[in-house]
Amino acid sequence: MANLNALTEFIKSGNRSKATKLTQEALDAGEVPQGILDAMVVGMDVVGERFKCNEIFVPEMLIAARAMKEAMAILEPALVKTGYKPIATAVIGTVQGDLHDIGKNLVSMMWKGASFNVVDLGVNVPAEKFVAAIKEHNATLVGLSALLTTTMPAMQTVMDAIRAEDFVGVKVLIGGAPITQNYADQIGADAFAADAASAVDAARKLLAN
Ligand code: B1M
Repeated sequence: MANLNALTEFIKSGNRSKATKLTQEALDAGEVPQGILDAMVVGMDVVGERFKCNEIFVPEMLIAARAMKEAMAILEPALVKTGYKPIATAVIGTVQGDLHDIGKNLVSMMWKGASFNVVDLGVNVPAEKFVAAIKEHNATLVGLSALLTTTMPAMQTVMDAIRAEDFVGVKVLIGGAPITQNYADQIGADAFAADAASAVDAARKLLAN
């Protein structure tokens, strides 16, 4: 019987060699893939909470997310075989004109860590590319990131393009250093998140409604 509590700890501390080794051992020992995933997600949830409380910072979060990503790569084929379905598919990108991607990448990694299927469109993404990706991947969650005051209006353009499509059940979450709840309300986004950990809570809440 593999020690899944230890796996949670290795994710929390970002120990990718031990996290990947233990994931493989757990699979070899016949652990249920969903149980292994749950142990990892608990670890990332703790990382998110610590980040929100300023107990850890971006580097530690990136290290934990990398451990999660590598352990997930080992687990994924077994999960797929069991018919595992991610919570939802999310499309994420930094809006047109903006090349900042560190915060967006963190959100993307945290969403993956929380069992979302994430399609990352990268940076400088035009509105039509978001719309096409929502259609192609049947996404129900869209994440928009902007770091420049000059690229904030591009979020409005994406919102307009998405609303023009009459998608059913597609929720849009926005964030980035200059973004506020007021701005989210102004452009009709469904939610705003101040950081990557809050983006997980906000996404779960949006999709539960
Ligand atoms: Co630029 N840049 N930059 N930059 N850059 C800022 C943003 C700036 C505040 C620096 C400054 O002047 N003090 C300023 C913007 C001023 C403004 O608009 N008010 C600025 C500028 C002006 C520029 C250029 C115009 C500079 C120039 O060329 N003259 C240029 C623009 C290029 C472009 O995008 N078209 C530019 C370029 C660059 C680099 C390429 C050199 C580099 C980006 C590298 C990269 O991202 N791969 C860069 C960097 C690194 C920064 C700073 C220093 C750091 C940004 C960062 O990565 N922070 C930044 C100053 C600063 O913020 N201290 C600055 C760490 C990251 C984890 O935080 O991205 O805020 P952040 O993400 C947070 C939250 O915002 C939130 O979660 C994360 C935390 O968990 N979040 C979301 C982010 N996206 C979210 C999405 C969500 C939810 C939450 O839901 C979907």
